[in-house]
Amino acid sequence: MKTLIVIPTYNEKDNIKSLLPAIKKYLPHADTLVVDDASPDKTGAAVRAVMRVNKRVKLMERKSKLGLGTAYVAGFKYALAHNYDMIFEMDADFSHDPKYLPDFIESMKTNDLAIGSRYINGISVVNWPIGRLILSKFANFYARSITGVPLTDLTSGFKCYNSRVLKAIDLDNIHSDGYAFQIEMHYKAWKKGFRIKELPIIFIDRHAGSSKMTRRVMLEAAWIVWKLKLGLIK
Ligand SMILES: Nc1nc2c(ncn2[C@@H]2O[C@H](COP(=O)(O)OP(=O)(O)OP(=O)(O)O)[C@@H](O)[C@H]2O)c(=O)[nH]1
Ligand SMILES: [Mg+2]
Repeated sequence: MKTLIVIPTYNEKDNIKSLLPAIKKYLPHADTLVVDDASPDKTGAAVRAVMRVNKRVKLMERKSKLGLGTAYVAGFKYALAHNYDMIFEMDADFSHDPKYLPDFIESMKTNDLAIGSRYINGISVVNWPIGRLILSKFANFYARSITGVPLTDLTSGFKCYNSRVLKAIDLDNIHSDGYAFQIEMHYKAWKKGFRIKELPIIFIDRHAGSSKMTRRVMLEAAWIVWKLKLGLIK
């Protein structure tokens, strides 16, 4: 099975340097594609340095900060063009512990989409301020109630798709970017009847660097659930 791990980055130089070797340790046969948006901290140069010693690492460099959703879509299109069978989404900041990668591969034997969930066994989030946790829990409750998607962590960005799922979703018709992007992808995969499994993960606040979470990201997520529910997005 050809496997690709897509990691979008914006100013993740310190994290990506240690994440790439950690991925190699847990999934030595997977390729990794970093999609970097011209990070001012020179994340791209840090990735190129790793590429000299690790041929499984690839870099897609975009000209400016174009957003998380379009970075993933670009990565997915690369994956389909290069015939990958399993495609992971993962953050660069160590919130998504690479030690779980083999668990996803195991789960994909019987599922089309495996999602790392922070909320499947109570709450498994470490080092988040209480306000952020409440916001995330509320966002999930809200999105689940309105869309009906039976997942505990609709905004999770740690997951593995079978290429079948990405082929079935029109990647040129994705309307959202931050957390909304995750909700939209989960909704579309669920609507199409794919087998979805949530796996328990412990989510740890980012190691280094700063958050790109904004009010705009939250409002977009609040709005997307209605657009999905009302059929304004196909
Ligand atoms: N290529 C690209 N990557 C991005 C962009 N925005 C965020 N990212 C990356 O997407 C991943 C998730 O973003 P984070 O900033 O960690 O967002 P978050 O997980 O909601 O918030 P924190 O963990 O609190 O920072 C990280 O690897 C970011 O570097 C973007 O516009 N373009
Ligand atoms: Mg993060």
